[in-house]
Amino acid sequence: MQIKQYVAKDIQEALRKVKEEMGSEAIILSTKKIRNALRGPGLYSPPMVEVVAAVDRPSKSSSGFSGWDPLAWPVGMEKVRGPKESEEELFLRKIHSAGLFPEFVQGLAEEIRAFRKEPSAKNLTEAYRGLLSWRLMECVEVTEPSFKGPRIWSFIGPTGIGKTTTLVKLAAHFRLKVTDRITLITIDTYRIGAVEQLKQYAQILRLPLEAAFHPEELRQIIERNRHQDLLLIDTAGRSPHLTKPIEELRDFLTVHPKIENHLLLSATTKDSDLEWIVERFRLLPISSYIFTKIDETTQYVPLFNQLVRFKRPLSYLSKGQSVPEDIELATKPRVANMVLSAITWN
Ligand SMILES: Nc1nc2c(ncn2[C@@H]2O[C@H](COP(=O)(O)OP(=O)(O)O)[C@@H](O)[C@H]2O)c(=O)[nH]1
Ligand SMILES: [Mg+2]
Repeated sequence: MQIKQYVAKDIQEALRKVKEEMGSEAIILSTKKIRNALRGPGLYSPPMVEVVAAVDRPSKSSSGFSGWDPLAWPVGMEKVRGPKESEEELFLRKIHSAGLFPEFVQGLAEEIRAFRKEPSAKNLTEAYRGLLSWRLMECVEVTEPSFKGPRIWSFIGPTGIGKTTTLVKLAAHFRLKVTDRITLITIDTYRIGAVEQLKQYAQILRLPLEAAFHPEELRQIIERNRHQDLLLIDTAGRSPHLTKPIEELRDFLTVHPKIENHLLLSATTKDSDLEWIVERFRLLPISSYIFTKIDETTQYVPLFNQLVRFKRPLSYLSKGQSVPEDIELATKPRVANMVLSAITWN
């Protein structure tokens, strides 16, 4: 087994180095934040990330999804096999029962089968978990917000998913930490009280709020606010069962090419409904997902499956009702850990 340490400015860069040098078979043994020792005292020294990775065989394919041999994973593996069940079978049965996207599990099954043949592999279950964690991180793309040029973010999704709350959390966060050149915009003008709800937050945050009743009005508002750093657009919840409201939303959100649509998905929605929601909202260009209500359940597998099904970067995780603190930037290890914690290991 070859073990190597990598130091990089962030986890993405470290994982990229690992993959380049050790191949996609490498497993992550540990990750931690460290100080940048190259900087002298007194100088600002951003934290670095140290990743220790191991590989047990020469790197071969880079994708976990290709060339899966269906015979490698007998049908009915989800049934308890009795005392003779191997570590490999037990592990695969557990992740299969967790409901992970079949294509993902199939790719992993193939890799684990190859891994087992290595006589040097000792603690197999740990190694399998490391491999799973690595593959989960590989499947997830995350975003890094930057404010080079104005950003225009809209928040879309079904009713009650947390669009307004998320927008306010982010407005408050950026207002306090980054810039006060933020304008709140709402196109949620159908419901009585919707504009009022946002107006109160806008007053507390001392940020301007504008309401657009027609797409052309939204275009004018964006044009007027083009010197701001961030424009945040709240939308009305649209039923994914009706095409027309989503088309109306599209009329609004295509008035400017820089609008980035964030599709919100709740952790409390079941897998088949998530798929349906995404299918409908794909009528619009989706820049990123935001997962909401992750505090209300520990069943994160459906959300992860969605990342595999329709690949889009994940930007934020919303984890409660409190403004502004209950939100965090999504990271690959965080998402991998969420999925690992949702699997019943014992
Ligand atoms: N537990 C929990 N509740 C949330 C979260 N985000 C929003 N909510 C609550 O969900 C409800 C609907 O939120 P709202 O932002 O009005 O949804 P919208 O209709 O999509 O704009 C409110 O009671 C929020 O406080 C979250 O991450 N966790
Ligand atoms: Mg709302």
